[in-house]
Amino acid sequence: MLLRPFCDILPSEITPPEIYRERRLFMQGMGVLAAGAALGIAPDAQAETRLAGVRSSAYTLNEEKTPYKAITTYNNFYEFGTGKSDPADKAGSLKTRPWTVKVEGKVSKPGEYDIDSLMKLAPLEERVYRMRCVEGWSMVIPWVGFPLSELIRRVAPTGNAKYVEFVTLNDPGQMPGQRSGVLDWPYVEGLRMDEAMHPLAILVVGLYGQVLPNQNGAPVRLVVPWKYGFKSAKSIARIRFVEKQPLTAWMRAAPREYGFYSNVNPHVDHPRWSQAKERRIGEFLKRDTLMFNGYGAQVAQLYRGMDLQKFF
Ligand SMILES: Nc1nc2c(c(=O)[nH]1)N[C@H]1C(S)=C(S)[C@@H](COP(=O)(O)O)O[C@H]1N2
Ligand SMILES: [Mo]
Repeated sequence: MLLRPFCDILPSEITPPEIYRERRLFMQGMGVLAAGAALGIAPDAQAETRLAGVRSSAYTLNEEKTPYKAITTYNNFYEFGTGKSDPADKAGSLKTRPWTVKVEGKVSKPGEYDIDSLMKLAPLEERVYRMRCVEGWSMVIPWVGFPLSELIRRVAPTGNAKYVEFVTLNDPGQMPGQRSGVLDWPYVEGLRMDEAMHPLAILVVGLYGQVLPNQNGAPVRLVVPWKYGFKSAKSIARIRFVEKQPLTAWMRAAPREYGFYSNVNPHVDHPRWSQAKERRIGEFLKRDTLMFNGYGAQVAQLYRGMDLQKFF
């Protein structure tokens, strides 16, 4: 069974934060958490970056989580360079406050959302999701966020809104990778409206119970677990509701290689490599890649009747 109700209760949910913090400092003193942090399994215990009031969610996997260290040091975020360690090395200086997300296009309530109010728009949930990069590696990540549908409901799209476009911050001063021509900046991604409304599609503001590190797309990024990782746009500055299918940054760069849908599909190879298998970061042997990244029971109906070879 893929999706099971989340059974482990986080200590933060049953203990008031002050007491929790004390207890953690106590355990730290005993070397308990210090050892976990040194191994990079859990983040370093810093009460200041811990997100408060994070609930559990039924949309969560019961699978071994990728260590915090790997999730935050092996990244794709081309705005900071194309090397896997570039984002961790260079994104630290990205200014994530103040930050506004502009919501525009075919909506009844367009506007600018301050990130701190956006984070309070809906209860924060922890969701452990499997993530699959188009390059052939995967991770299991405990994200913190809320359904994208919560934002969409509030801004009330009009009847003409058929797609949602996500645009990353465009600031070459802060994002050195944008001074190079690897992609046509800013980074743009998109979803069909019904995909965007799917309960598995989330806006993410944290991981491992902590504020999202810059290299993972702070202050807010998209996460769409049944699609290849590049659909999950980082550091979002604009969300646009549009009538026509957006031209994404990757479609613009290599239309033969990257389609709009980009659903994880072991039967449709990338023109330059197979997508049948993947390496879970931290493991030696490859695993079979699952249709829709294992979320088929939840999302296959979105694509009923579509030729997935054609709409890759
Ligand atoms: N703005 C932006 N978003 C991005 C990318 C990027 O280069 N720029 N890379 C994508 C790719 S290819 C992947 S696999 C995921 C990686 O997310 P993670 O580093 O949090 O694991 O982010 C995606 N979102
Ligand atoms: Mo990726």
